[in-house]
Amino acid sequence: SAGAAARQDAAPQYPSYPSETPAKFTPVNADADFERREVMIPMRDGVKLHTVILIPKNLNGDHAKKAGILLTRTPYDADGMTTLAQSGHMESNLEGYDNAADVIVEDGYIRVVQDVRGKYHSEGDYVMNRPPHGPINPTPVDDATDTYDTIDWLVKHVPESNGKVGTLGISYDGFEPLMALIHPHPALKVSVPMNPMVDGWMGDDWFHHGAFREQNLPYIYEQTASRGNSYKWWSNVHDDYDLYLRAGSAGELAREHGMEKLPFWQKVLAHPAYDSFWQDQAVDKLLAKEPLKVPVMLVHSLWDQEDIYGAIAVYKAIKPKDTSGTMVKLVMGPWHHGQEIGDGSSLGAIKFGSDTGRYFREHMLRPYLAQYLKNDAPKADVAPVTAFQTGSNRWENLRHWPAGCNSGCAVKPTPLYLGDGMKATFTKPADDGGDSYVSDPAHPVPFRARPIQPVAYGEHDTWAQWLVDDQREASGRTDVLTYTSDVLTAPVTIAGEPQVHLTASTTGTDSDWVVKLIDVYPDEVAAQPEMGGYQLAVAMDILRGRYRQGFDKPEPIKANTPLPYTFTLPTANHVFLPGHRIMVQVQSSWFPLYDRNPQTFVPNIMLARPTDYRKATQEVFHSSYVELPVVSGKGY
Ligand code: PG9
Repeated sequence: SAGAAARQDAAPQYPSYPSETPAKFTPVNADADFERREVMIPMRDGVKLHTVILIPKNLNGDHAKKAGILLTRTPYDADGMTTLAQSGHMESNLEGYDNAADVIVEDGYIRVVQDVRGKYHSEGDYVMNRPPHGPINPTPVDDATDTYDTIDWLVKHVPESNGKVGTLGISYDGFEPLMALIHPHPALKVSVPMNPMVDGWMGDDWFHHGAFREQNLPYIYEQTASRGNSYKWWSNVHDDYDLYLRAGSAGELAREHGMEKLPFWQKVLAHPAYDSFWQDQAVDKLLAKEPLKVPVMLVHSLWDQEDIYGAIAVYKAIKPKDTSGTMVKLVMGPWHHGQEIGDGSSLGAIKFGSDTGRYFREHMLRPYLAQYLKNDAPKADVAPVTAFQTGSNRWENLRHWPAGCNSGCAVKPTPLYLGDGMKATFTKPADDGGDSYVSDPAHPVPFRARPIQPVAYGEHDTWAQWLVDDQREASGRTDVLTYTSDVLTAPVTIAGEPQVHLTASTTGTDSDWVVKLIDVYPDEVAAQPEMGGYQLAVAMDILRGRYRQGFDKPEPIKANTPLPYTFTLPTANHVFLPGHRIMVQVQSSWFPLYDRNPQTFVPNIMLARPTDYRKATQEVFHSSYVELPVVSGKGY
């Protein structure tokens, strides 16, 4: 326009100084240890999924021949997980999430990482943990069909492949190897779901027995607000305890971040109870109905701070179908979420005497993958259940789970009572007294020492360790009941899921109950002085009291009335050693990991108003107990 021309004339004319970024640049990695291919694989509905294929090359630069494919499908950026590092060495490209790089690189697999539908460079619409085709998902596509179509394409278009495909992944990426088991492709020879997301309401990432995991709001925000996770959660408060307390309800904090516009958050808000929305996509329930066609190695972390429910739930669902005893393996290690692909020598202050992560990769993962993905590989010598026993720090090879041994012992449910004098005792109390505390939503019990940082996975973040934090902090609070046994003179070994049987009352009309089973170390530990008196939780969880009659039917609690509350704690495989004590803690908030219960019954706690939050006096009666799966028999 004339105006633009005039402005052009007026602008000072500088000498040109060309950009140092060329208009087009093609990376060269001819001498790298792999060839990187990026392809858009068409799904049956025409949507194309961005897929990175890393073909290993030998020292002569020859491409791998007749190699097995290891596939990971992820919502967390396939490019970011397979970046072309400076060295161009495959191992440096497989660091981090999902990759047992030592096994994958040293055994020469073709590594394939794919953006799931709707994320990053893949086409299509993103749906969180896309439910299978069915009542929730009317479309003909889901993660099972996308995996089938991907595998079908790979075995036809990757000439270096031997036609055998395995799939593995951690967390959400562990959900994918489970979905692959629904109508699996014939070329799928093995599946290794590690710490998988299985039932977001019952015990994985969204709720635990109905209590909302509020500190995952930032995840929902970043994961669903854009295809490339470009919108980052923001906060102007250093301590998450303050941020979440000041906001009031989870719904209010979400509203302050504009989340009411996010469809997945709308669904979470619309489904606070365990209704068909959650039940119809619980992966353990889905797989219970499926024939067992592909060998599965389920990998579980005993201190999984994120998905402590999933792997065991799937094991329970599919193991009964394993009539040959060869289709389902379970590995349980003393790990946090995903620690099995890293250094497993310790977790927080707890030391295990060896690198349990390396042991898993060398003695279980490597031979197991080889058996199914390499031509002429031997049968892997991996037990049906390989379980690390904490306390004694030793691996066990077992035929099934739960079990304390393969013969000569039994797992015997044994009540540990919350007795008079704040005693945890195997002797049923004679009295029917109780112990009280005031639960004040204005001063909720922090789930760990403050200042509480956001859920994060950086080098200096300790989120992954919170399940092994010293529980001494809580035991000193007047709103936490602490029951402790006498010093043990003989070991007490447990193997399985402790069951909580509380008899309790509240002056409110709703309440949360948090129960922690804790190993109390001796007052002095010569080999590790800082462990003196340490209170290590071996199993702990929360129940939102409105669901005490059923997870699908929230009901007000009758005030001032002793009522039973029963729920399951996560799997433990632990020895309480002589000199130690067994402790049980009971409290009514676990904040801000879980949202506060207002302690007055409201339709939806995530939308509670400030005036709904009220103090309540809780009373726990001495008839309450935690049923421990005690291993008894010779040597126990
Ligand atoms: N299970 C992890 C997670 C999912 C959803 C919210 C927060 C964490 C994960 O997939 O990394």
